[in-house]
Amino acid sequence: MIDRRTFTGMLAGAGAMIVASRALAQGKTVDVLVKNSPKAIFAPATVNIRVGDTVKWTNPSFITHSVTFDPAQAADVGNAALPPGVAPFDSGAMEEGTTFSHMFTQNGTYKYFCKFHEAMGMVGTVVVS
Ligand SMILES: [Cu+2]
Repeated sequence: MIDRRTFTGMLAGAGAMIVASRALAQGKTVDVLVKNSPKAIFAPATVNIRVGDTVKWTNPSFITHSVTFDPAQAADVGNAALPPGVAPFDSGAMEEGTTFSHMFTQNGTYKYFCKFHEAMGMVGTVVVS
């Protein structure tokens, strides 16, 4: 038989495990849209998220875009930045109707751009705290 005190202790333990597993689970997903009018932009241009959150970019337009977190591919290095130790990543060419998702597992400020429209100012920022 399990007495009342033992049972209460088991409940508390189970609760602690649930809290811990929630902390480790994936966070929320934030949507960023690619827009073409009046000019090519990421909307919103800046998103603020938590470690473990995912950003999902959607390109609903007929114009090919990219989501490029890679200073080596930037025409202007000021348009790209990664926190120390974070490897570059890139959606590649995003055709009409495609999406690209990335989970951010390290805090810091990430700056990215579209390879096709960087010169037009198509840039964005993800701040992970
Ligand atoms: Cu673009």
